[in-house]
Amino acid sequence: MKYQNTTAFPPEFLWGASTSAYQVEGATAEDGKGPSVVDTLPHRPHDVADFTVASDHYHRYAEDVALFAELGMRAYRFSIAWTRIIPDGDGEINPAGLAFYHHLIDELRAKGIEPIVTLYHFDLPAALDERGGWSDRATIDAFERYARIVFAEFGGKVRYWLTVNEQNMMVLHGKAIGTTGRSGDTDQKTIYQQNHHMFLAQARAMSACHEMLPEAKIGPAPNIVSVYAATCDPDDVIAADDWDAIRNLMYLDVPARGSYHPLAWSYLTERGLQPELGEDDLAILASAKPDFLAFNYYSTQTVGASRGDASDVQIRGGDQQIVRGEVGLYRAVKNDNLPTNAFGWEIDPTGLRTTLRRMWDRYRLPLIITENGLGAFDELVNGRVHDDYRIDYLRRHIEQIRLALADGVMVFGYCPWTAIDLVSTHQGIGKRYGFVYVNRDENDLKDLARIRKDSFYWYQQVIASHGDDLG
Ligand code: BGP
Repeated sequence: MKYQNTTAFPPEFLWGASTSAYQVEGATAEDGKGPSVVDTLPHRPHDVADFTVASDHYHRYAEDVALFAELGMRAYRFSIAWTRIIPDGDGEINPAGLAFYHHLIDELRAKGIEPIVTLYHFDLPAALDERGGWSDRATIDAFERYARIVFAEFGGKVRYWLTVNEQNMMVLHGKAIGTTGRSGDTDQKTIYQQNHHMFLAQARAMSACHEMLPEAKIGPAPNIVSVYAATCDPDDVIAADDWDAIRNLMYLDVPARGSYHPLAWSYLTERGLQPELGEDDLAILASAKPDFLAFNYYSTQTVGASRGDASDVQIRGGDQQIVRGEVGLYRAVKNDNLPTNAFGWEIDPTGLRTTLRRMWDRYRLPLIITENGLGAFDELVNGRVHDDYRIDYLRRHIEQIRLALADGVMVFGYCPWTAIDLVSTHQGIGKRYGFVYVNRDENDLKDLARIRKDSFYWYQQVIASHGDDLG
């Protein structure tokens, strides 16, 4: 629907930006931090950066927060590394880990920047993984204990909490993003049992948050796409519904409605993948309520009806944003109406409006976009980075948020990925997303200097104009 006059962004709209601990901090073994499954990634190709130094945010956080303040950010979405707080996941607490996040959060609050804290962003403690990871129900207890420790320690300074970053991507693309741990689990029955345990851990963390921090707000942060049918053929439409339920709605219904989406549950039972349920499991899920839904949006996906053979599956890179196809379920289809970025991710700003509308229609919970961005091989030329392609990407997505607001959708924040260049899950530092360039290469740390990109000055103006001036 086109509008004659556009809606302004709400005065309290949280203009922010995002990172994750393991991809930005570095210092993976410093000050008592224990190893996580992503610190010791076996899948990392030899020619891209690992996470040992990353952007060295651990040592440079004060300088970075000063840049975030200069940008005008009202919020900063980041994650706490579980293994900085509890090095082996469920043993002793590490005082140096607590101290680091107190310093970071104090710097943010001193500059008027709202911390939005993700409890778990892909970085399961390696020690827990050694004992079975999410296959072991004891990991649920360990996660709740970790959450309660963090709530008790930082609850007086943090009002917004995210439980699990992209649980659906850990389930569907764990190998690509490196979260499967030492077992490299690819057995779907095992993975969906692990998935069920993560749902329980999330539910118990949300309930603990409401019990301990009555003023705080907490929600999940899945990766969500709108799924399009390749044609108006009813079989394509059904396939799109099926994939939407399995990729997206399962991970929204469980936290938001307290139960598995019926289509997703039918998929699991029909294929013998349904998890074993503990006596209280469904009650635990039903009793936990999110205050909002956060989600990460990069693109949409297009699918057709399965042909029942290998032609259903097309691997174009095969990661969290590449639609893969599943024999007997749906066929991956390239959307010829959409351009792609350098990594094959389709670019669909209008899809963000569609996704916002659909989520609002189904859940009627406040929404915040906690990731959205364009990975690109930025070039530093004479001390500048002219990332007009990133400005264009972000501008077109912000325009769609404004239209979604006019559609009546309650969106309260936007945190592009990323505030500052960091290391991609599997494609190194060269796949840059930040408003701030970090001067290092894959294997040459250089001086790690921070350099404001053109998009830094553009976003500064967007925020200053409260979304009115998109350049
Ligand atoms: C999301 C993750 C982020 C970040 C982002 C960009 O799925 O939540 O941590 O990695 O994708 O993807 P990549 O790093 O693979 O380029």
